[in-house]
Amino acid sequence: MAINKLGLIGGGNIGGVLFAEAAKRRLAKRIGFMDIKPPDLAKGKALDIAEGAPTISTDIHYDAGKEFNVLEGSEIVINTAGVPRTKRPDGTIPTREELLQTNIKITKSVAEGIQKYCPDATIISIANPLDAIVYTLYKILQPPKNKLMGMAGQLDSGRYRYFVAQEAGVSVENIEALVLGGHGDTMVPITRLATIGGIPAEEIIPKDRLDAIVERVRFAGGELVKLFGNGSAYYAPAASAIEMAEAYLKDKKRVIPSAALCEGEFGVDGYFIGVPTVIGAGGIEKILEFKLLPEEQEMLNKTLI
Ligand code: A3D
Repeated sequence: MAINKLGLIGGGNIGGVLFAEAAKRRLAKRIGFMDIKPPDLAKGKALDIAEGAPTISTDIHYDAGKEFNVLEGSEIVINTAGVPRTKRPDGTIPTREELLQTNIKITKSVAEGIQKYCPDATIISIANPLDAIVYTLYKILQPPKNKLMGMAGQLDSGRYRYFVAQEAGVSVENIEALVLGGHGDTMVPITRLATIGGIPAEEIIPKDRLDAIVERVRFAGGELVKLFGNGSAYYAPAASAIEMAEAYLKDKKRVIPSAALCEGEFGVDGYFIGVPTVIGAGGIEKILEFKLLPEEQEMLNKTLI
């Protein structure tokens, strides 16, 4: 059952895929699509996607433009407004934290827009640095904690699952893997919980190969920044956020790692970090806490520094 309105803030690489995918899956009766980029990026992208709608046999209804009023009445919003990482002329790549100064300013205007036009919306935020931007939204908007979440864990865990599947030569459908912590190079892949068809991956993949996979997961975002030359990953991030939105809209109660406000869980108090959450009609309905090994806890503590 589709909700009345889904709001998308930011119509760049991720925003465009979000619009197309939400329309294809008929997640909402109407989509509000906003981007400040002139002359009118959001309107243009929405029109382009709508013109493809007859071909994919779907009806698309939307409000798109440069002002936040197109979001009016959204029950859920996904925020991608912010600059992405991009390769420097010397070939190096910035950290996500280096985006903070620019993206915090953007986030403040995003928060104002949400406040004005859809103050009760559940929010999934994607802009980087993920955890700091989600925290900023929390501080400004002060929503109930179940109604604000950051997308990163689903992406990082998806990357982990994909690399394990490749290594084992099996379908991604048979792989479970979990990445906790912040969305940065210090993220915490929980290797002992990775499974291949229910069997611990550690029993099947040699340790040095698993270690290499963990390392690749940590820097998977940077790997794409280097390959793209301009901008960062967008398809898998959009697909991950759509999974979260769909879990909420369809009350699926999916277990999805996402950045949630922890109040004591995993020894974290008052911060948003990636933890296993249950997402349903109540937003983040639960954090699934489990006992970490001392070395895992230590890694998790480091992601907060
Ligand atoms: P991009 O294609 O540049 O799109 C961002 C859009 O935001 C642009 O079209 C801008 O015009 C727009 N924008 C800027 N300021 C505003 C504003 N005030 N209001 C509305 N729109 C605005 O980037 P992208 O889509 O590739 O990435 C978007 C963000 O997501 C970046 O901060 C990335 O770093 C981040 N990102 C996060 C992940 C995670 O896993 C957390 C993964 C990939 C990208």
